[in-house]
Amino acid sequence: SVSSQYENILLEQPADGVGQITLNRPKALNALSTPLFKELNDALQKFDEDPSVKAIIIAGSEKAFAAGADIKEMKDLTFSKAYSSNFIQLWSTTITNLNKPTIAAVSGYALGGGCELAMMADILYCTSNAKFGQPEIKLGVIPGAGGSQRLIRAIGKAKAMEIILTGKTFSGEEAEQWGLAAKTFPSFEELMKGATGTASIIAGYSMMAVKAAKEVVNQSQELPLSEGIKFERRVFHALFGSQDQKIGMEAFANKTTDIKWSH
Ligand code: CO8
Repeated sequence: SVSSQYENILLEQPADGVGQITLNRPKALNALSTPLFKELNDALQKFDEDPSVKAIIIAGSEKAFAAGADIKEMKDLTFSKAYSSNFIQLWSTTITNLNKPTIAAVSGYALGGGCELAMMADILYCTSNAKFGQPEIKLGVIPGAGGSQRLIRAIGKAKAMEIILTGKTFSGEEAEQWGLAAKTFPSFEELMKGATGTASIIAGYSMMAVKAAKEVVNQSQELPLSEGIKFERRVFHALFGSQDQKIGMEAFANKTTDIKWSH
């Protein structure tokens, strides 16, 4: 399998059109070291370019999605090194700029950078007893990979402020109730089945429409409402220039169910 080229992640295709990356540093609860992130970015880029992959799952183990950035690696970092190397910035550029949709499947710990990584995905699924949190405050620092900004947009300032200032964890069930997770599952097995099922559904659609849908939804987080709506309408108009719009709408008119998309 292709996974042999990596030491910290495993690759598989659990279903047609679905690429899965499993974080695999079990002894460190999948702490996000630089080597792990380099491999993750490389694998994400390859899946994004691979026509046989149409949706991507990022998973951890049953015990830990990821227990944060690697504290042992960061311990001796200095301000000048962090600043000059733009520490952490590169970690999030690949995953947040993919064309293909990503699903984070979170079981166990998703702390610090682990929580931030899960929040960078397009869809977040988790087990009901998953443990999310931004415990950086306990280490004398703060979230550094978008945690404060993305958590607030997902669950609101009141809860996010409390979580970030106390470092307290919250459960998968709470993550769903508060709108951070799209769905919870009773077990790790059910979680992985659910993530694969959703990725398969997405993989069955026109990749051009999927890319456009992901793009407009993500722009809603950046733009004021009127600009976002204008952007959506422009992209909607543009899709009438695609072959897949003709294929999809003709299939509906002809009551065809087995659709062969051009992309
Ligand atoms: N970094 C390095 N090693 C870790 C980390 C980590 N974040 N988390 C766990 N480990 C290691 C432990 O050191 C231990 O190794 P060893 O056996 O060599 O001592 C091994 O994993 C198992 O851990 P525990 O024995 O502690 O397991 P427990 O089941 O007792 O506890 C916990 C599990 C509660 C998850 C505990 O390990 C813990 O509190 N971990 C640290 C959580 C944390 O503070 N995370 C935030 C880190 S800071 C951060 O993420 C900054 C964000 C920067 C941006 C990141 C970009 C994406």
